Amino acid sequence: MSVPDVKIFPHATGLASKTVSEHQDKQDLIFYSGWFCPYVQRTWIVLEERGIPYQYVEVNPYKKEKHFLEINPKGLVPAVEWKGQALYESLILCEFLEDAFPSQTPHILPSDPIARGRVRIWVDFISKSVVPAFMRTVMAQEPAKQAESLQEFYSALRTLMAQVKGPYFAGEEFTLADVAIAPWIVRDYILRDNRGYDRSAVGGGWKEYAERIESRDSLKKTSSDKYTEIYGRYLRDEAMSEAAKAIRAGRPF
Ligand SMILES: N[C@@H](CCC(=O)N[C@@H](CS)C(=O)NCC(=O)O)C(=O)O
Repeated sequence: MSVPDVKIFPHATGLASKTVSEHQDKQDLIFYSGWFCPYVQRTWIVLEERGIPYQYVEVNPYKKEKHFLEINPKGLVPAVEWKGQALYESLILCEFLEDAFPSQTPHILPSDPIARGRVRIWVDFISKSVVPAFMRTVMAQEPAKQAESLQEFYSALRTLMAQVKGPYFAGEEFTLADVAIAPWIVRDYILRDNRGYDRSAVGGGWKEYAERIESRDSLKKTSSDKYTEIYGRYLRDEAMSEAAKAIRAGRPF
């Protein structure tokens, strides 16, 4: 019998725990987070990058507690509450943080409309191709399936990397495309240690790009050091999360 998903380690560790303790005061913006969640980290990175005041609230989304279902009926983190209204979905939240705090800088979407659209196209590619291939590789059990998924992951990364202008996706500025992939870069040691993934094998400057992303302050300040524990159940294909169910069913998530 698998360990229920509700029994996750309860709070952030490492540098993220300091960030959490600095954001306990009441603010107009309440950030419902799960320290372990890569989708949460996207939104958290934008909050930190743009210096937006927020109150951090830790939620265990697997418990599906009534008060949280009122914030997000899907019961997923991240979610926010602002001026008494709730919103959820990591990428929607990243864009909301641009729209609701227009005078806050830096921006995570380029001002040029074409460049903005191009960022959105590749954010979509990250969500539909890169992240599912990462998760399939984590969850694959037979060596042949693991190797096949890993190749799919490499292939998706190569396609993405071919679009990176450098030093960041859209050029000099760190944008939503970098934010969208960043949490899976921070967690790719799970694949390195368990599935033979090697950043250098991607080629095209991926290793250098990945190192550049993970060395940003906003990444460091939102990262914990216990992801291995979280991914254990995924590596054994025992996790019952909505993401795991979708991956098994071949559905996008
Ligand atoms: N598409 C959502 C995915 C969020 C998500 O999957 N969050 C996970 C934690 S990493 C969650 O809340 N899982 C609870 C569950 O599966 O019941 C987003 O981008 O915000």
